[in-house]
Amino acid sequence: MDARSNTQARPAPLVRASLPPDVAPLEHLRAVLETLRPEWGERRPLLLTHRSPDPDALGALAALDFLLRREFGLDPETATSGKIFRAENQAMVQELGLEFRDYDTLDASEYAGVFLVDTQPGFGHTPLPDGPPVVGVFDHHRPPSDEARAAVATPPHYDVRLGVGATSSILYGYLADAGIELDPQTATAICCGVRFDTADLSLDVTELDTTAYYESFRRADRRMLARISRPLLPQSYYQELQRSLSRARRHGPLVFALLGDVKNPESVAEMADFFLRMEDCRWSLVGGAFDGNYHLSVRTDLAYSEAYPLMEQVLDGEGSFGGRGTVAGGQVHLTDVDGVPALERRLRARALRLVAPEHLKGSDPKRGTRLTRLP
Ligand SMILES: [Mn+2]
Repeated sequence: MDARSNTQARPAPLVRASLPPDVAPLEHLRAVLETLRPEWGERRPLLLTHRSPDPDALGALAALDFLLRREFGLDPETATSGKIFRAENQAMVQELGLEFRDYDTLDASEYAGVFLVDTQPGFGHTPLPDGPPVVGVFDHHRPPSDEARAAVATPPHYDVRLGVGATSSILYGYLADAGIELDPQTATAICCGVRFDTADLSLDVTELDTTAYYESFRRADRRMLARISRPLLPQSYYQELQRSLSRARRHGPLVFALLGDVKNPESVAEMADFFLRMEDCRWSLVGGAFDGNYHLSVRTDLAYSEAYPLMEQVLDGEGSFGGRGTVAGGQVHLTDVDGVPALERRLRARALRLVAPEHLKGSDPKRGTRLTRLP
C-alpha cells in the first residue's frame, strides 16, 4: 500500500475492479493462463509497453518475459514502438542485450494475446494491435478516464497498484512468489527500473519496492549498472541543455521552459527533473515539439501537489496525458492545433493561472525571471 507520509490527502482513486483481494496475483495469473491456453495453439503471447519505453518499462518487460518462460513455459515475444532517446535508456538496452521486434512491422494474427506493462489499454501513448485481446496488465499508473475506460474491456488479469513505485517491483513480486531466482541480466533490468521510477527509493515507495530494489541489486551486474547510469552523452545533449537554460523562466514556485522544436523528446522530461531540483521550485513544466507531437512534462514536490491535476489543468482538454505521484507526461498531436507558438502561449497562460498571485511578488508576472538572473 501507499507508504508515503509527506503527502496531502490524495484524490479519491479511480478504482475499477483490479485483482480480487483474496487471491495471490501469481495464482490469479496462473488461473487466467490455464483457462486461455487451450485456445492459443501455436500462437505466442506478445509483450508490449508504452511508446519510447523508459527503464521501468524495460525492466518490467524483462521480468515478465522471464516469468512467463520460467514459470509457465511460454515463449513470449516483446515489441516496442518509438525510438529510445535518453542515453541511459539506450545504454540499458545495449548493455542488457535486449532485443525487441518493431511494433510497426508485426503481424498481429501471429499472437494469442497481449500483455501490457507500465501502461494500460486506453492510454494515448500505447498503441495496441487489432486482433489479439489484452490478457494481462501490470501497471502502477492511474487508470484512464471513465470515457476512455468505457471504450476498452477490462482484461482478465488486471493488476494495477497505484501505490507501488515501479512496475518492475510489481513483476519482481511475481518472480519472488514463484520462488524463481533472478539471473544477473533480469536482476540488473529490474534494478534499473526500480531505481529510475523511485529515484533510488526516495519517492513513492512501498515494502515491495524496497525488497525489489535490494534483492535485484544484490544479484545485478554492478559494472553493467554503472555503465548504464553514466553513459556517454552526444554533443546535442549539451546544445539542448544550453537552450533549455536560456528559455527557462521562474514564476514563484514554478519553473517552466517551453522549448519549441527539440531534437530529443526525452530532454523534455529530463529538464523537468533538472529544474525541480532548484531550491524553492515546487513544480516544473517543460514542453517541446518533436516529430508531429508536442511533449509536456510536469514534476512536483508532493507537499505542493500531485503532478496529475496540474498537468490536467495545463492541458485543459488538449491532447492526452498520464501520471502518478510527482510525475506526469502529456502529448498533443500538432495536426490538432494551430502551430507550436500558439499552443505554447496557451500552455503558458494556463500554467501561470495556476501560480498563486502571492508567489509572484518580486517577479514580473507576465515575463517571469530568467534563471541566470536569480540571486
Ligand atoms: Mn513506471
